Amino acid sequence: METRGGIADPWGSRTPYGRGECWPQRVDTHLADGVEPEQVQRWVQSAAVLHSNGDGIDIGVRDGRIVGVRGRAVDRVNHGRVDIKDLFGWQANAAPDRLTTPLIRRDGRLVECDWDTAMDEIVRRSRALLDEHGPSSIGFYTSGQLFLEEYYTQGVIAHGAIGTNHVDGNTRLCTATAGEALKESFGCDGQPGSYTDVDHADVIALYGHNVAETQTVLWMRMLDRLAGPDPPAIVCVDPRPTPVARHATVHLAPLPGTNVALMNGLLHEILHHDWVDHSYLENHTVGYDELRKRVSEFPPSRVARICGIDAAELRRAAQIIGTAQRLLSTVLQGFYQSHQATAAAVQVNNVHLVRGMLGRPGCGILQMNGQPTAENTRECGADGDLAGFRNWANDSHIAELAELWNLDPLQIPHYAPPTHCMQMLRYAEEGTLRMLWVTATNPAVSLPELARIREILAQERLFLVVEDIFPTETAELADVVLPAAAWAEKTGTFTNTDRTVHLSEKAVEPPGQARSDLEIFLDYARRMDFRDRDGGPLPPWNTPEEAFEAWQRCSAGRPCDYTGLSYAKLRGGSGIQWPCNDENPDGTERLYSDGKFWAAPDYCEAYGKDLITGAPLEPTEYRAMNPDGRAIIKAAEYVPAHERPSPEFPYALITGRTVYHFHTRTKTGRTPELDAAAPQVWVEISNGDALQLGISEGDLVEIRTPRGCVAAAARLTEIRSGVVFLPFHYGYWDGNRDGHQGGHHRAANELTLTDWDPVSKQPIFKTAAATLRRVGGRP
Ligand SMILES: Nc1nc2c(c(=O)[nH]1)N[C@H]1C(S)=C(S)[C@@H](COP(=O)(O)OP(=O)(O)OC[C@H]3O[C@@H](n4cnc5c(=O)[nH]c(N)nc54)[C@H](O)[C@@H]3O)O[C@H]1N2
Ligand SMILES: Nc1nc2c(c(=O)[nH]1)N[C@H]1C(S)=C(S)[C@@H](COP(=O)(O)OP(=O)(O)OC[C@H]3O[C@@H](n4cnc5c(=O)[nH]c(N)nc54)[C@H](O)[C@@H]3O)O[C@H]1N2
Ligand SMILES: [Mo]
Repeated sequence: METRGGIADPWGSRTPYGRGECWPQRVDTHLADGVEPEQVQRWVQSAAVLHSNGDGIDIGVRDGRIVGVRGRAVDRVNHGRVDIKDLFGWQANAAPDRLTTPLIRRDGRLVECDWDTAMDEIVRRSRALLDEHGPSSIGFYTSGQLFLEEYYTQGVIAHGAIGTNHVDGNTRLCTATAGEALKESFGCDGQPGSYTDVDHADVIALYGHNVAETQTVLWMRMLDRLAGPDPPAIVCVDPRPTPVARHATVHLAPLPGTNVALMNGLLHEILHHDWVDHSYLENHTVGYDELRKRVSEFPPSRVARICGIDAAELRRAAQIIGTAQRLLSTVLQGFYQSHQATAAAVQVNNVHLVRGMLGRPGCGILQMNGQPTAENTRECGADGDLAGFRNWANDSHIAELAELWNLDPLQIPHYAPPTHCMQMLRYAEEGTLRMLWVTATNPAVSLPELARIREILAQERLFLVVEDIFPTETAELADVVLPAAAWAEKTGTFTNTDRTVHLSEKAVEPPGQARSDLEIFLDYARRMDFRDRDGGPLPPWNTPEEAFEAWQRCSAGRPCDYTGLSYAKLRGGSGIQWPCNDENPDGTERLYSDGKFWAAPDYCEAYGKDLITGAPLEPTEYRAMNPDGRAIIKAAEYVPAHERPSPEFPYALITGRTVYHFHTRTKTGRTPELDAAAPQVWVEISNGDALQLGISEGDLVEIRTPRGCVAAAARLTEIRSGVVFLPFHYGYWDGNRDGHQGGHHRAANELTLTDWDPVSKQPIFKTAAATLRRVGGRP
């Protein structure tokens, strides 16, 4: 059966099902032109890496090359389906411009060299910096796209062997708020819900989450529920007319940056109508009174004014959510990349706590991840957090790590919260951070205010190492470039949004001299001769499986317990959800089903922060507030966005994604079908605004903010008037084409601002003020 109509059909045919039924299987396959299924010599088990959904897929191999992919029918996540980017994107592995040898800067130019030359230079610089300036002169900026084994190794090297506090991931731009919101409400990171909640929910509420384009397989599951008997109601909160909005029972399109007011309005109605589970509140939470007082100040009429929405629609949404029997909520970048990111995301948790909707089928919260392996960056402590969701402010947690790594506890930095990425760049700008090692991320396109980022990364005094699979915009600024093996060329595990762990096996050899990130980190550790307290090599492992086993020991007894898993157990069947241990040998579908939380003062991952200022609570304050480790209801005042539309910059600029591209397009831009489906940047403008500005469909439009200027082709839609949307995928790399739009910049981040949520430190990509001008006809 043909399940898909090619590139124009991202979601494929419907397989309807009813509430409580099992989602039917549908196996999606795509093979290279001219390759028949029987010509595939081996199918190698893996999972998807172009989003956070964690779809199980098999990689088809013939004559040592990848020739296609096929969904894994047995996998709990996708039941055989494959996202459009994964269906075609594997071709990028064999793109002609893969990095195949290390590069080193000589006389201002990057030239090819061998591994010894490249690594010796990194070691020489590291040693000199450690001797002269100490560990804080070295920083690591990593990713949400490596494997668990790689992050754990990187975390041990950075936190343990070197002892620097400057370790963060691009997860800071992505899911820092997801982690933070979970810590604030439940004392610990860890996704409460499960994708199977889609099968049971009678209401699904999506907050700033365009799941249709960003987790297409999860959306297929929702579409199949919508096509079946007894479909769920959908509440969509997004200023744009996304595919989710088009399927919504109620679509609220707030002014960007007003999410906290909107959430307070929903909670106002829920409390006002007493759609509240008082016994749940009584037995499992602290903090309800503060919430009651706070949201009483947000009646629908006031919220409607702040958010620019209809009060009746807000009431309708509140009624649907307030009377749901099984409520599933999902949250993503429309909330996370905002000035009150954590405060807004926490209010979604509050809806579930006051309604007592947690830990039962259909009652789930998904504080979404974005990247395929972002969960592991957080768990393994490669994002600044400490490994195993350990609390940097709890000395006994530091002692546990010191024991595991066989180091003196003083060696592991815990004098201050981990340095977040934007702060690391500030240190580089000021010159105290002298070496930055960037792995699997492309900051010269993905960080805000690019003119500044380029200047910082290009500084002579900063030694910049870039480890990637392609020559990116960032690699061009590097002093040393290291060629990495990609997905399918190395073995390892990773964990998706709903805690499902997958094994991804090596299917083919990496090109040229490229090496896996794990091999590169271990090679660095050996050349640096890092040692533990007894003189043994640090880290002591050599292979992915050994790294996994070391991680299992580190996770033992912590929420993200992997002790019941193994490579052997992950082979053959479905992915498995953590915690997986003696008590839960088959994994754990939902957290908190017993109303108990990982929030006890001695066990919790964090003591929490003030939601407005981000000031951390003292351990004693936390203990007094939450001695029994209950869920924490935290209220928040609404604060207007820092940069709002003004007479000079009258439009609210938001940025985000399209279904066909992944981030800075290093893979999807090198995939012919995906590239052709969206080859050039555009800007979404409302029909009304376009009319006023004399802009027609396809016209070239200049978008200007105080930071810079971009040109893009106009796409006229029913987006909320006064708001414009720019996809952030397009840097200046563009294969053989001119990446610029008629001489103009085209990266959205030329326009965005250097600013972040005070709690999660996630940069703000979704509120800026801009002005528009037609500069010409269709480019
Ligand atoms: N096709 C594709 N899929 C991807 C990715 C990709 O690059 N391409 N990346 C992956 C990653 S890493 C991530 S993090 C996820 C991101 O997935 P999403 O968060 O779903 O994607 P975005 O487009 O960044 O933002 C979601 C929505 O937020 C809305 N929004 C903007 N401002 C506001 C606001 O103030 N309030 C509200 N309520 N909504 C607002 C935008 O209109 C947009 O539709 O996608 C993952 N999946
Ligand atoms: N304006 C705006 N900016 C944004 C966002 C937005 O919505 N708007 N979203 C933010 C979010 S949520 C995210 S996640 C970031 C994403 O931003 P980036 O992390 O910069 O995005 P990618 O293009 O995925 O970069 C990953 C890099 O890793 C390389 N790579 C892939 N696999 C491997 C591997 O196995 N090993 C190594 N060493 N390298 C590998 C790829 O070639 C690529 O260069 O962008 C953020 N920036
Ligand atoms: Mo992300």
